[in-house]
Amino acid sequence: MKKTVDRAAEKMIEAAAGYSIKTVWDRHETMEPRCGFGDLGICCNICLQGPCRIDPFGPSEQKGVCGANADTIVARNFIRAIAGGAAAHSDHGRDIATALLHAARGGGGGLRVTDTDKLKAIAGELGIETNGLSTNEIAEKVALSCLEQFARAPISFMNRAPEALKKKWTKAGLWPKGIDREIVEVMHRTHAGVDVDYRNIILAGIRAALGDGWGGSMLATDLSDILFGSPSPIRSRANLGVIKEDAVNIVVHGHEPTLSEMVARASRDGELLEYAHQNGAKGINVCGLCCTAIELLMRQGYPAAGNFLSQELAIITGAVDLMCVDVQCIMPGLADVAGCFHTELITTSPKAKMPGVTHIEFEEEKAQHIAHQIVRMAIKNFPNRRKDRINIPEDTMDLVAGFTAENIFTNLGGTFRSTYRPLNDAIISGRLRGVAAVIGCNNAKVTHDEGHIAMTKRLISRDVLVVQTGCSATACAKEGFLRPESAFEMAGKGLQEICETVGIPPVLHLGSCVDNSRILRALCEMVNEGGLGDDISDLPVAGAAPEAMSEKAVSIASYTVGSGVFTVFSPPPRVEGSRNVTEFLTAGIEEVTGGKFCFERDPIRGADMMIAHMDEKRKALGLSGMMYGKEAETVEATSS
Ligand code: NFS
Repeated sequence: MKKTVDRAAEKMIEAAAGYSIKTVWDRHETMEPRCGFGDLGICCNICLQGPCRIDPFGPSEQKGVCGANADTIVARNFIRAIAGGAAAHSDHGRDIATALLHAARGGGGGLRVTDTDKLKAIAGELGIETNGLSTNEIAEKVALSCLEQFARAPISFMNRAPEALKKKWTKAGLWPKGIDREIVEVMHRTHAGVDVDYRNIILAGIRAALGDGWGGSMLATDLSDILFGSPSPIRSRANLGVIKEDAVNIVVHGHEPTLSEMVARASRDGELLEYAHQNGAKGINVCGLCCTAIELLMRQGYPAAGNFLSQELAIITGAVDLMCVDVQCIMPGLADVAGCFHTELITTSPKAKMPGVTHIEFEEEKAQHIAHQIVRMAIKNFPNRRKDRINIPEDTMDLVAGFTAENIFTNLGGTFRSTYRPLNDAIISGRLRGVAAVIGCNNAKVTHDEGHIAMTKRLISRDVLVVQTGCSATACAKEGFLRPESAFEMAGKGLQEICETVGIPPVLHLGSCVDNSRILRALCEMVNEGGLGDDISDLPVAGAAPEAMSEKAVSIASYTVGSGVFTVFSPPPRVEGSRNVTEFLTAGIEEVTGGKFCFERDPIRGADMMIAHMDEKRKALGLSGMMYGKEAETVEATSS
């Protein structure tokens, strides 16, 4: 199998081999053959009588020691993955809410409210009376109200959902009792000898996932906008070529924007820039990996060095003077790779330390001081580079990022008012087929970036507007899909017309993975705008994670299915060991939420299934055929 379709990554993989440095792909190979029981989800190690495994080819009544069958075991494993993912997103949300509270109370460290308009809008949604209150007083109330929702209902932002969806949630008992509360309940239900009914188990998982999507993730997004500013369309670049030979390179990696924002600010500090010059560098270059990169990219245009599978490769350029990590998707393998270079690796979260790696703990009240300390360390390390090991690929690509549910259609026709009318009208007229969200991780089991690129290209050639987040957005950014010009190179004619009129690329970057909540909001706005049905499940839209890796991806897919979206997920989330569970997730659940999973491994076939789903929804809405159906076919034929 080809390891990557990214040329810069390929060069670094070759360089790693030359240095005999092991990367994720080498470790992946040593793990083969994978345990088939584990891969199918039919290995149970929940209690100490196990591990038990069910033979997928054995008698259907086969059971584990306690009597649990494949359905129970698979369902329990699946929702424990949801709980892991929901916990990660939601704890991230809690950290942002805590940072907002800290800023509101004047706790120092340089943190302060940036977007007061959004603060007031959110306060209004939360039912907070703001008359006569100062910005900080409002921010305090908003932060406290959000923090409360971890323990108890209601999860305020669920009210953004269409009435029809809320009715479905009520009927199926899917309203979370609190963000944390549902995660705890998942752990309880899946303890030995509690819930055995696979449908009941899965619905509890969907409820926890909804608490993530409409709760923890959504408040992480909105409160980050309040603290650090709401994004607006911004130009930048992506890929390993953003690392500079003549500057101090600081790579921020992980997920939370708090420290990285401060590091970016520190990198512009006059004194530190002077210190960099004294050490022989032409400047201080901050770039990022994974979702921390995206938080900085969306709000300030800092470049993205790469996505999940690029993290070790960034160090192999030999020019990363310091990599500072916070939480999530940080490979333990980084420490070994950094050990082969001069790179200073720094952990910063009390939740994520690595043996033998320098730990500088992030504290809000000292945020500015810590950021300066980190930048200083990077500068000090610049002269320690091994000149013979500097090998930065030249590859970079231009991109436009910074789209949000609020700003996508703000500028159309000079109205400067957010309206989804142009989008809905384009879908109704058949210029656009629908909207697809292509999101999620990289996974060493499949060729790096290939799934994201192939699927997205197929979709836009068929007049589907694509919205993206996370590592998927970075994959397509590196390929050039996030440039407005790409509409004319590969989009269907109808989508080209929309991109030209609105002035957007055919692929819109909506942010990090917690910002998938922006996509939920955009879907609600499409329903509210009118003409495309009453519920998210009526819309000609679909979602996909073609290279899913993390438990967070499982949680995201589960809340999108729980919100009525047809969602392609690959590789499958270890459920295929139970025919009943697979059937429920890919069919039965549609009756409950209006959404369902599809476990198609081939990205092109996955795209075609999303397209077929959109066409089905268009038919149900009584919409006309596609305006430029034939031309779309031609574009695909000439571009592939
Ligand atoms: Ni999302 Fe972001 Fe990337 Fe996957 Fe990891 S970085 S939160 S989990 S790997 S997309």
